[in-house]
Amino acid sequence: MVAQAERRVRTRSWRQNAEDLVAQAASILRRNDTGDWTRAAPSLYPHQWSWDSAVIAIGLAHLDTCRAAQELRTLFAHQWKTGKVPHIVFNPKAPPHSYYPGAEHWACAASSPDAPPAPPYTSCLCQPPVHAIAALRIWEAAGREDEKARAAATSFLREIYPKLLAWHRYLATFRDPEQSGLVTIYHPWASGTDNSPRWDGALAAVEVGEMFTYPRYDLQHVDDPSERPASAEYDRYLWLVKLIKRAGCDEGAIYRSHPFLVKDVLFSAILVAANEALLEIAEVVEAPDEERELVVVWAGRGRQGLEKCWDEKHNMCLDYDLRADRPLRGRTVAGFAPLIAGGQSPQRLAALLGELGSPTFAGHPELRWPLPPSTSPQDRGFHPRSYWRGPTWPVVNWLLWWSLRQAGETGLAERIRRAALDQIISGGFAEYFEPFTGEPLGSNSQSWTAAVVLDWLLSDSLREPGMAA
Ligand code: 2M8
Repeated sequence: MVAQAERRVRTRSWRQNAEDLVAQAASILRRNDTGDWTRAAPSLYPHQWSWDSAVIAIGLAHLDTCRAAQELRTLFAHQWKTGKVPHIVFNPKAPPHSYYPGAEHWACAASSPDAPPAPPYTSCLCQPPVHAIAALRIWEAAGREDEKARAAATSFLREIYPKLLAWHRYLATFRDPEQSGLVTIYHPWASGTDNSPRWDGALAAVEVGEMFTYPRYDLQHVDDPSERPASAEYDRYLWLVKLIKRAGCDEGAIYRSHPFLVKDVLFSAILVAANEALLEIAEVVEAPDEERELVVVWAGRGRQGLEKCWDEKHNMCLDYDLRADRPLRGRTVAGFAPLIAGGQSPQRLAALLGELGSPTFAGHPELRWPLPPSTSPQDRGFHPRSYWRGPTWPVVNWLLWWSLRQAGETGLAERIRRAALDQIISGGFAEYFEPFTGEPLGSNSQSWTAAVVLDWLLSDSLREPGMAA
């Protein structure tokens, strides 16, 4: 099927393909739209996910800046009193037996004194903070429209800024009591790269106690169970949720007793980039100097933290297991964290780019497209079909593209954009792709895949890929 699609694509001009892609992406976002927020995917993920929503807002900003702002507004309406933005806001209208663990399983989180009013219920985890980057991009997109749109977007920034500040403050305090500049996560779901081999070492030390039986609704929505995490991984995910619930979702209690406590370099790097965006927002809304100074401190501390996680042998950053007090070795895309944080020395940037283009990642000779697999084929934990263990992810390609542009590496950014679009032209709006065959895997009509396509194609008008950025 992939070969057939590719033949069709080759006979059409780039512009025709691009126009079709934009129309298809917009239609996917419309179909997944519930009015005020967007389902992460039509059937596999019928709820609002935190970092998906931020990426979706970036895509929506090209279609309708007011709707894009609403996406973030809806998510932040469920912010916890601590400032935490929950990783899932559960959709009360989701079909029964569509997602597990759902609202019933997390309902207990609502009894925490820090939880927002429920229903709708939320989980008590969080995900990487792309939101300030999204809010700023909405404002920039509105500036390209007209005065009225710019004024509406500025007033949106005034409204969201204190919420973003509280969110980043939560991450800098509750999630970094050591003031290391690195964010601690207590569940792989919080990383967004759930079953990545990044977590194998730390998860192996988690002893699963007596487990209840639970459904795997997720397996109904994919062609083959190998595309989703294995049952041993799911047992651990649900065991960790059980412990978090037992701790009453209390951050201090979790920090003291939880068996999975890890400094996540990708999450931390996204926070640095988001703090840079927050500084620009602070400028627009004329925030007080003390707040801007605080954000500068957080960004600087984040970069220093990442610097300490640099591993000369891997030429990448490594996550850190706080429980075992050692780095978590492994070659995954998360190791490019400093690229995403930005502001690297020329030597460090060269090392990162060298690694990215090497046979360990995007330069592997057998790849269908020169795009970095989520896990290096040279890593022991690599699996080409299994979720975050090897497939390439459009959302990761977007993050790298965006970071490379920020770093002034426009040529490489453009090559990634071109390959990533070719991948989607041939395989559709999949959640992820087998890196050697290009087979689309996971969910189809995945919202953030549609959103990044819109951003790739509409950021600078419908340009032919390969032309100067
Ligand atoms: C995946 O994670 C959820 C749990 O949060 C799942 O597998 O059920 C991850 O890819 C995550 O990064 C993403 O936000 C979510 C929704 O797309 O799906």
